[in-house]
Amino acid sequence: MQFKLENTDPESQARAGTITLDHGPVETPIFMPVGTVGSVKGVHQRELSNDINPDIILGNTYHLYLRPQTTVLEKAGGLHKFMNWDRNILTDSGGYQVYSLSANRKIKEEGVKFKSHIDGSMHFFTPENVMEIQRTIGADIIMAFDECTPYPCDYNYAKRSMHMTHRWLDRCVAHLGKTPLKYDYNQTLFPIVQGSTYKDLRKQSAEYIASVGAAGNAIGGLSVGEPAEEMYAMTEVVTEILPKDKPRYLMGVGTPINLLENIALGIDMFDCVMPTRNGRNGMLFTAHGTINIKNKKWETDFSPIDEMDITWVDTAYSKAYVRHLFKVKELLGMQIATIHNLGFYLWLVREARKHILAGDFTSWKNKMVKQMDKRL
Ligand code: PRF
Repeated sequence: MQFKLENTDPESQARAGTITLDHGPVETPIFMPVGTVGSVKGVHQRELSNDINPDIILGNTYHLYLRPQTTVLEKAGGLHKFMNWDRNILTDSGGYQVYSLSANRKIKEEGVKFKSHIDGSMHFFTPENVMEIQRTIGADIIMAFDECTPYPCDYNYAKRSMHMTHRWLDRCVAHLGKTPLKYDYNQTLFPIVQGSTYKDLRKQSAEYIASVGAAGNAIGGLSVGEPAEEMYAMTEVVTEILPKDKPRYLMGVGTPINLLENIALGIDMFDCVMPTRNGRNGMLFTAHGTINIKNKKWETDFSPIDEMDITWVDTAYSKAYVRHLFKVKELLGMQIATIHNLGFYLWLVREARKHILAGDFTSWKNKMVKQMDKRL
């Protein structure tokens, strides 16, 4: 993996760069659509590549391990082939899903014992087997196994957990070196900074993660319920320490405004279920604010869902029609909302990139933040 930094904004830490992976280049800043179980929910691969056009998408180790299971993915020749996606994939390690989805999890130094949210069966994740699972899934970027602490989190718990995440990282690195590649392309491991909402812990964690010398670094444990200002403060502490010549990935963030504010603090990569999940609930993100398309107010509004026409659905369908689809629970409503939202998120990061390259990111960002902070 290579990272070429192309420009840094003169008035903020925002950067534009290109990550080169074996399934093609990734222009940053980037938003990675979430394809948890090997599908970006509601979107065909053709719409994803032609209309939304991300250079990379995300998959989840936790879900893929439970279903279809690694035996199936191995026989398929990896996730890219299985799902017919020839661009890049990043897999999260399960270090978050295990805490947010499974019941009865027991966290110990050795690993995490958990109960499947699907059939209640018991499983055990360790830094070692999570590296092996991610080898078999075959993502281009794979994540270290970590513990994502809840919010709020007691200082002593956060500290102990952070140190365990660091020890788990060492085990990931050691084991990955002993686990051969399964397919004919490379995989890059990203370690994850933790430390809850404590500046001193964040600083300590960022220093530890930076010392490992990985090709890219991630920040976890944020966007777990803390106020946005607290998240930004933590991002700032960490990006000051993480190496400038490596991409930085902020996990599970966020709203369009969160993306722009964190780009300004030096983040290059994002993922979040918000455009897809909220889309399926009838929330449309636009450059002028968010729309709840189920509201009565759109009943006879025959204007396009978004005049900006970023993806073809924006002008092909009216607000009244999409509202109707949601009201009668037609699948097409969810599909339209998902394509629109992902198209908007990818447009937003591409515009950010353009403005970083042009040198006027900060004034554009401030204007956009004000403009998007509305409910229509
Ligand atoms: N760790 C991992 N995945 C994540 C997170 C984390 O802390 C978050 C936190 N928002 C989202 N996804 N492994």
